[in-house]
Amino acid sequence: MDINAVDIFAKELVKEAGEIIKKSFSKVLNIETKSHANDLVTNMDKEIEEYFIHKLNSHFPDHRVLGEEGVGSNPKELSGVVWIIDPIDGTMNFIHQQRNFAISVGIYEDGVGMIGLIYDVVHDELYHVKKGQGAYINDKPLSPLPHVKVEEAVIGINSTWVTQNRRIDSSILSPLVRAVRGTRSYGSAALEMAYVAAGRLDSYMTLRLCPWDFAAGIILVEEVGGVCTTLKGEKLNLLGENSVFIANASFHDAVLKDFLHNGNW
Ligand code: 2AM
Ligand code: CA
Ligand code: CA
Ligand code: CA
Repeated sequence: MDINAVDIFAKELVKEAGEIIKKSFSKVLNIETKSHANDLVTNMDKEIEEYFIHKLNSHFPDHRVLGEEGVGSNPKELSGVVWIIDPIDGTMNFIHQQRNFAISVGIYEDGVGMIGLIYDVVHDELYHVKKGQGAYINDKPLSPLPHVKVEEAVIGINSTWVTQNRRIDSSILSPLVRAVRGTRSYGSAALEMAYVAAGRLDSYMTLRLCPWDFAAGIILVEEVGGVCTTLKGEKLNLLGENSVFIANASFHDAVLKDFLHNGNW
């Protein structure tokens, strides 16, 4: 693909989609539940995903779309150009707060992340990256991630993972939460990954994400030298559910060894 042409087009689309979302604030939302009572979706989630697919079909008809709401072709493999889209990441925030949500678009060519866009619509902050060409927040280049000691780190983590839950024993992450300087939970995986890339968080970790939650974020974070794996230190799978652990290299190394027992849990 012509990476520059696709990048310009993708940025325009994301900004236009942001305008559509902002206009929807004054309208009544249609809210439904998906897998359970707190798993929400609105008419806007679907509309925005449809908007991307409609525009892509006319400009780049051979590009495919893997999106959360399942409107696109939802490929089972990543040959060619695939846009991995979350039309609204942080739907609960979108509904309850009208902020702290983002549009997330990762564009992959033969499985390699080439372009990443995370748009914080309300703050008009576009985090963007072209692989190997630097990462930015709007026009400002992002710096390589510094080394951060565990005791000086502020990490993004959902409180669920340190209470009793099905996915991880609470004795594993509780000591980490006590060891770090602070924890935050913003409710949008894409934004939390963008915050790591921008140095606003030192790490983000969670036990269950889908490809559209992290597809853009990992391109952005890796561009500034961050490390993106599962919580067991494994490579992330772009076609399935994953736990996710992203951080600057030194924090990632130290935490994987000293708190996550190199994945032996
Ligand atoms: P969403 O708003 O696009 O659904 C909230 O902590 C974060 O986890 C959000 O990025 C949210 O994305 C994601 N998320 C919410 N419910 C989820 C689910 N059932 N499976 C995987 N990710 C989910
Ligand atoms: Ca969702
Ligand atoms: Ca999401
Ligand atoms: Ca979503």
